[in-house]
Amino acid sequence: NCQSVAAAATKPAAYAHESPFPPKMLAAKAFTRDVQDALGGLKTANGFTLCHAIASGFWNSDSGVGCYAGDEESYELFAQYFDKVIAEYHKVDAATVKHVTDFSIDKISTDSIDPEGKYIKSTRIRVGRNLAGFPFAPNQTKAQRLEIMTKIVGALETLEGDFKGTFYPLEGMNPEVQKQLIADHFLFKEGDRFLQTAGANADWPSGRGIFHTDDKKFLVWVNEEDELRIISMQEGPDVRAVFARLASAVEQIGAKLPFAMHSRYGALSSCPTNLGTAMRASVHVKLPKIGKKDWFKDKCAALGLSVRGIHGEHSEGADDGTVDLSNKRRLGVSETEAALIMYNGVKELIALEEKEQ
Ligand code: ADP
Ligand code: CIR
Repeated sequence: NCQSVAAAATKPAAYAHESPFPPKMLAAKAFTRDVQDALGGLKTANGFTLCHAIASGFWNSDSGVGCYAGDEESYELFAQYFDKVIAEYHKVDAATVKHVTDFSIDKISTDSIDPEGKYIKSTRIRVGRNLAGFPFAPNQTKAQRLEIMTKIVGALETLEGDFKGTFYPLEGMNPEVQKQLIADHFLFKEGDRFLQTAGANADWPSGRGIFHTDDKKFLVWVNEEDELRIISMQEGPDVRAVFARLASAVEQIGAKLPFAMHSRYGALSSCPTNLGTAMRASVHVKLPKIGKKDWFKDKCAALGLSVRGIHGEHSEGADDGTVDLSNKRRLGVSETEAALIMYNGVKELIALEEKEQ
């Protein structure tokens, strides 16, 4: 695969019209002749190349972003490339942006976004994390992935109180249990083609799994797109409760595991869209009236929100008008600000839906 990506990638600019990269894809836009000439021959210490980085976008022409980093060094060695993607996705100056962590809850209003419980089904906030010193999901050996899992699970099993839970490895999981966990929005899906072509699904299901409390309000995905996805979720609209639980979990896990952190990009993630806070704060919200308007997606974008279907990225919304709305930017904002983008945007959309009654 990599050879054909490289062959296509090294075509002269005159052949650009033949490129399988749709020009709007962020990975394609950043893949200029200058970038190919400067970075095409480089490899990180873990053997990751620009060709590996763009493979997912190359094979999936419907990618919105289309590239992944293979390790911490990728963001340094291929900065000339990734900085363009980062700048365009997060609307920041990638050369000067500096992530400052702030999980303070007091800036989030105690007022409910949905006081009558008419619109919001559930609230979920997650952050991605990777361990310092190990390659990321697209670039791991089976042994490295297992070592990472052992370290993470060892740390998670020492958590207590509201965070005391059990790890369930994917390998050997009853298929019915797995299917139900996915359908109920707790577990990552299987066979994601964007991750598959990035190399991130290698040796599946070995080394993957999910840790969760009995009430499934606190969960950690292990070795999916990132080595950890730390998740807080519950039914209803209580953003403060979900945010507070997540903040506490991140602090406790961070005290036990050294995360891959960058002095300016904050948390390092395999996908450049997740740098910084690596936080996606979302609600499943039913907006049957305004959700059908031709201006709905543009309005969401203007409010800084991404729209996803109810089974996650690249899925469709539900027939009853329920969609997943979340903060788009994760870098250039603090954790509190990322949650507030979601809170304020959703509040405004609910007010618009009310007006349509
Ligand atoms: P991620 O959020 O980790 O980037 P996805 O968009 O694929 O990944 O979502 C992962 C899972 O979380 C999906 O099953 C999705 O339906 C579920 N999910 C996301 N937001 C919510 C929410 N607010 N309430 C319930 N489930 C949610
Ligand atoms: C894509 O390019 O569509 C996938 N590789 C996923 C990109 C990350 N999604 C996002 O918009 N945050």
